[in-house]
Amino acid sequence: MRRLIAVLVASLFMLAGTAGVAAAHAKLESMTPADGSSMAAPPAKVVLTFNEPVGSDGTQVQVKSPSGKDVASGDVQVIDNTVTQPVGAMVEAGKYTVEARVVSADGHPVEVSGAFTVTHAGHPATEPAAGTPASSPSGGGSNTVTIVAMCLVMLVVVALAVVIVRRRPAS
Ligand SMILES: [Cu+2]
Repeated sequence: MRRLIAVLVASLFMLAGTAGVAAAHAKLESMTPADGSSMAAPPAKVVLTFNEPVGSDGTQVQVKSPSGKDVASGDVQVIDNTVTQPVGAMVEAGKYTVEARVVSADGHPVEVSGAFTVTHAGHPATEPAAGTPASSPSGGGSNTVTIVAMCLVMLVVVALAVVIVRRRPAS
């Protein structure tokens, strides 16, 4: 009986060992921004650090915005066990999902993912100057003027159209 238990325990260890070898692919050790973290300032790049060097061929990193747009911008850079992906402006606040595909040392692809939250959206290149709240009432006024002008233009266009249509059967 004792011998049987010893054999069972030994085979269990062997199974565990085999499983360990089979799973010896590159593993994601850390991510910058950290997985699950949240920040006000959007990052300019995403850095993935693996437990072993990964291949640069076939390495892809997508950084998806809350609406599903890939904001990865520029070439992914692989140095040893570090994968760096530059990202463009993050104009949406919310959760960004990182999906990466790297190639392990044994040639097998590995897919990893993570996510971080940007609480304050980045701005596009053209940001209106801050500190001009006085412009909003006059802005509303000019909007009204624009609407009136547009109505006048439409009236003229409609009047012209009516004149043209009326003339047509006559000619
Ligand atoms: Cu493998």
